[in-house]
Amino acid sequence: MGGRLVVVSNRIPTEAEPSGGLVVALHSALCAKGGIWIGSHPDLSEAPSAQLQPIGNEQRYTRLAFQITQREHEEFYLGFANSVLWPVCHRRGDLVDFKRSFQNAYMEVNKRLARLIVDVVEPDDLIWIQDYHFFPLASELRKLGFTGRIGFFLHIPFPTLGDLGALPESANLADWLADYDLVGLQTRADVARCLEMFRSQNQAEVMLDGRIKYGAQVFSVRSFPIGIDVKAFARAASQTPTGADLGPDMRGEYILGVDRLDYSKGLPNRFRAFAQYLEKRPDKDRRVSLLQIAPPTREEVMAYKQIRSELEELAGRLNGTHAELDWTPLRYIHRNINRDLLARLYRGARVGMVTPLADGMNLVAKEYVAAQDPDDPGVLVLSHLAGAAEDLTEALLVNPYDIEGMSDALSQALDMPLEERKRRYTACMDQVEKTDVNVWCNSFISALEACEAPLGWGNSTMNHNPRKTLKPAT
Ligand code: GDG
Repeated sequence: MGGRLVVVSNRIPTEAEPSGGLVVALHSALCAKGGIWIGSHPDLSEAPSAQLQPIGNEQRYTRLAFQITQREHEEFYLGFANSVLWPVCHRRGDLVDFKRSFQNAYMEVNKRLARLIVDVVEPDDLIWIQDYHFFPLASELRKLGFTGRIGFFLHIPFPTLGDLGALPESANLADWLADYDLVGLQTRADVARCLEMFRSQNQAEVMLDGRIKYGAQVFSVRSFPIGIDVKAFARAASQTPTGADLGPDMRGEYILGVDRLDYSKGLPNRFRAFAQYLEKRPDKDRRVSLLQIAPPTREEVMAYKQIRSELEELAGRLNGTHAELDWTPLRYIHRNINRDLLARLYRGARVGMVTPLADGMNLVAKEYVAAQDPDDPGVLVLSHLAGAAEDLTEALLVNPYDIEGMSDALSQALDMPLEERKRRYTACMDQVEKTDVNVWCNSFISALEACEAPLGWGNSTMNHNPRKTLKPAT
């Protein structure tokens, strides 16, 4: 089918060959199909940008950036996106920090971006919008008369009906989502929560074919579990013999955690569970350490300052209690580390500990599995509240609020016989391969292409998209 792919995401790569699964998948899709990638410029501007500007030297498709101001960075990005929507979606209504100016900036940025996008798209282009920064973008594009296909993918959990109550009334997720043709979510559980939200609305009807009719709009909500570039990750993990370049301290047995330092990732409870494991372990001479890589993120937001202090205090207490003169049980690295080194660290770890309190998918869980040596694999301990748990059912699933349960799971993982480790690894790896990032990307694009064909530009003053009136399912 014709039409270019137009991807819109908050971050846009600037390097010629970008790294990182998601970025690479979108990059390859754009290289194959041609099109445009629109994202936020890494530099802030004095005044809101009046046009999109080319960024980087990519020849195979066009990269365009929009600039936001310092105030918009504070109110749109750190404010509404990350101090309101992020906690609401991660079941942390208690951390919501709402100001009206945040929502105004969020709407302003989305409106401006829509105006910039309509200047560069054609009616038969496929627009694919990524994530919670841009929930209202389709509505804004429709108001400007764009009637072509627009898809949306939410990388984080879809909020529960109860948590949605923490959003201001004017931030109406149902209205915003209904202007897309296809809404992609990470898991079946996310789809169920999204349908529950629509069922609670008088004007919504879930049709027999699963599509939703909302007023005059008809659209689909489906799960597309995101994955990783499995082959590239496995290759990086096996490049150097484990331990050889990691320093003498990493040659012993270790448990690995890798997470942006975010309150959704459940790090304090993970530290507590490790402390409990150390206290209860029968063989006090067994020196298993926990290596926690936790690069900084959104450091200006108060809730992130708090989680950092809490972790530093816990780490200090844990090492103060359990360290020996020649052994530090917890290594906590608050820095970003090189991706290839990370892959090798995954492979060397006896246990990968992924215990978020809420997570859209969690790619670390999939990376840990992909990095293992099939002849001597480590064990994934995985929170049942991570999206990844829906498919990785052969990981050791834990409740991240149950410290004793996680401590027991650590003992079980560390003592697990080789045959059981292999069996669990094979089942998990099978799932990781089936849902790799190219499958994710291609299946979303195919589903969006299969949505009804566009009719062309509408009247720029209209509020509704006439194309999306109810037609029998095909
Ligand atoms: C959001 C959703 C969803 C981490 N530390 C370092 C480093 N990383 C890399 C990991 C992994 C990525 O960052 C983190 O991805 P996650 O999926 O675990 O989590 P979020 O950042 O919260 O991502 C999440 C995802 O979007 C995709 O849809 O799965 O649920 O929250 O790739 O390896 N990479 C390097 N150094 C580090 O120190 N190089």
